[in-house]
Amino acid sequence: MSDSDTIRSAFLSELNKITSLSDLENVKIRYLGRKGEINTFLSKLKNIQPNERKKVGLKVNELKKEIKKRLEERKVSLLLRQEKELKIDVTLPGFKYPRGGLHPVTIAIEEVAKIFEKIGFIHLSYPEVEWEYYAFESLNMPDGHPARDDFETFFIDSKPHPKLGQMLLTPHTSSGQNREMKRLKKPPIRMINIARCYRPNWDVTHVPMFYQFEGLCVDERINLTHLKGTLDYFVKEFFGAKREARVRPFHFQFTEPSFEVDVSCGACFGKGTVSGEKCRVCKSGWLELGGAGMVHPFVLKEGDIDPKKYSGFAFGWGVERVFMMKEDFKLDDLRTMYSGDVRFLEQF
Ligand code: FA5
Repeated sequence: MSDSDTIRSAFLSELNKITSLSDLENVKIRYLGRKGEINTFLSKLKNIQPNERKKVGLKVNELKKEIKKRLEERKVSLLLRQEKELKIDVTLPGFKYPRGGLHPVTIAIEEVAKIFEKIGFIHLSYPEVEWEYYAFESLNMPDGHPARDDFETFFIDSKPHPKLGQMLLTPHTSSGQNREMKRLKKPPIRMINIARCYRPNWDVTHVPMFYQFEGLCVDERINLTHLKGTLDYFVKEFFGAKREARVRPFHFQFTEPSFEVDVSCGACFGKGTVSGEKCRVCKSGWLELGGAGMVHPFVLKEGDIDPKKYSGFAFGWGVERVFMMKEDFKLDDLRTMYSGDVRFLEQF
C-alpha cells in the first residue's frame, strides 16, 4: 500500500465486513500487529524526503489512533449484540473502557499540597463562597479602601450579614488567613489553603474562575529568612534543584513588608542570556510567580493573635500559572485550560 489514505480506506471497508470477535481480532492484527500495515508503513518512513517525513509520520499516528478507536467501538457493539442475543461467551477476554486522566490543575494541586505537607503545612480548602469580612476587612482593607479594587469581586445579591457584610465569591485565598487563625486559636500555624477564586476577568491571561494556593505560617520569632527559605524550598521541589527564588519589594495591604516572588528561568537559570543571545523564554533571567510578605500586625490582631509575641509570613500564587511555568509552556490563551478540549488535556 502506498500511503496512509489507502491504508485507511482499506481498513474502513474491512471494518464494515466484521461480524464476529474473531474477525475483529484478525483485522486488528492485520493493521496494528507488529508486522501489520501501520508498522510496515512506519518502517518505510526513512525513505521519504526529510521535509515530508514529519507530516507523513503525524498523519500515520493519527490513523493508528483512529483504527484503535474504531476497533474498540466495533468490539463494544459486537459484545452488546451478543448479549442481546444471549449468546454470551464467558471465555472471551473482556474489553477495556478508554481511561481518563486527572485534569492538569488537579495534578498541580496534589503536587503543591504534597510539597508543603512535607514541611508540616496543613492542607485545607477554605470556602469559595465567602463573607466580605474575611476577604477584605480582616485583611486590613476596610470598606471603600482603594486596595479592594485590586481584587475585583463578584458580590452575591443577598441579605448582608450584620457583622460579616456582603456575601461574595472570594477573589483570593487570603480570605482563609483569618479563618485559620480563629480555628486554631493559638500559633503555631502552618496552613496551605488551596481553593477556587473568582474575579470578573476574561482575557488571554485571566479566567473568571481560577485556583490559588495560600501559605500562612505564624509562630514566635518568624522572620523574613523563614519566608525566603520556604520559597526556595518550594521552588526547588516543584521546578527542580537548579532553580532559585528571589523577592522584589511590592505592596499588599495585608503584609508588611510585601514582595513579589520570582523564580529563576529554567532555560537560562537567571542569566537572561543563552549562548550570548537574549533568553527567549524569560528575556530577563526571572519569571514572576506571585505575592508574598510578612503578615501585617493588623491581620494578626484581627485573628486574635498578639503581634508583640507572634509574627508570620504569607504567600499566595495562581495554580494555573505555576503549572504552566513548570511545564515550560506558554499557552496563547489560559482559557484553553478550562475549555474541556480532550486533545489539550490528553497531553498531561
Ligand atoms: C493576591 O491575590 C494576593 N492575595 C496574594 C498574596 C497572598 C500576597 C499572601 C501576599 C500574601 P494577586 O492579585 O497578585 O495577589 O494574585 C495572585 C496570583 O493569582 C496571580 O499572580 C495570578 O497567578 C493569579 N490570578 C489572579 N487573578 C487571576 C485570574 N483572573 N485568572 C487566573 N489567575 C489569576
